[in-house]
Amino acid sequence: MSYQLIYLATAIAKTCVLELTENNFAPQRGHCLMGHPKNGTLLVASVIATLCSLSAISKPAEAASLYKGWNYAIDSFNDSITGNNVGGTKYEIYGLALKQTEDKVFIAINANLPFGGTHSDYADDEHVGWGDLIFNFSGKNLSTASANKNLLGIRFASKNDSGVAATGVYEDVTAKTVAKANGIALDSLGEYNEWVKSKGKKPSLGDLAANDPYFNQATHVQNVIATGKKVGGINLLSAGNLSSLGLDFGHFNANGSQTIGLSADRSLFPEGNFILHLAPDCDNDIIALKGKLDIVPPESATVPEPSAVLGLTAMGLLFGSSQLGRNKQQKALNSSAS
Ligand SMILES: [Ca+2]
Ligand SMILES: [Ca+2]
Ligand SMILES: [Ca+2]
Repeated sequence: MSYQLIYLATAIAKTCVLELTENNFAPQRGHCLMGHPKNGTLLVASVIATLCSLSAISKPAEAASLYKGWNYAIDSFNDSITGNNVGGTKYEIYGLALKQTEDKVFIAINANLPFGGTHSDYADDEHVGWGDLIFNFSGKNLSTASANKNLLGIRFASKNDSGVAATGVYEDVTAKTVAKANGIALDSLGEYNEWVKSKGKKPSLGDLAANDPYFNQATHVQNVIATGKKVGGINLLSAGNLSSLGLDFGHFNANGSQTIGLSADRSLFPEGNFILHLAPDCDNDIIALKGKLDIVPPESATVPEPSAVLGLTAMGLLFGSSQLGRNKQQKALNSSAS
């Protein structure tokens, strides 16, 4: 094996490790090869790239904020509105979190709005409840996925303005907004964002920026299920249940007065990358969470996985077989990191 080959293999391996440890999301298959192909080295590069991809596939739920098995989206703490007030209102959402195991999906919300909602003189029915949880695994924006009946929804609040009659998990979902009937005076997400900013506060959508094109800025965010097919039920979780599952919003200084939790069977969900969003019926704050549901349960994340072990072993064999000095290896690492 030539020195040049070892340099390349080391550089690719380093790039792969950097991507796995620093990226928020797993690299695509073959990503590790980008920018590195050279004549005569394609075989080793391909082997390493494949091992790298296998390791990436074995990774558990991906998120910007993974902590003790939960994937957190932390929202702006001052972008809720009510009347002329902005920030820290009864509609403030602080965080949304998701945890997956082999057979369950757990979801937790930290906010000021109680599970049962609140009285509102602005709402047609004088009540504002929690909207529904809307999952999108399609990779398309919300409006497109909704038009294609490609959403998955969870109605968890028994008292809200959902388009479906019972709580539970729904597939083949279309979504709609009920914000106007629940009292919002503004006419769109874009207007809401500008209103919050005009008060010197910072609008955000959890893991997404306030102006992220996932949501149509010209309309209100679709915050409840319009239509869908019920495929299963949910279980509500107590604060004790949630803390025993390792939930800790306080780690992110998300200290809303209410923490709400629920679970549903993992078998009701597809696998893959998703965007999940949630708002009260009035859309007076909105949060989105980016994540990934994987076949591999997250509990295995603390134990080296077979493909990762295989990858490390292969790299070790490569390095062990070389006669390179440490300084030359370091040079290759440095050049790949620049
Ligand atoms: Ca908020
Ligand atoms: Ca209502
Ligand atoms: Ca928000």
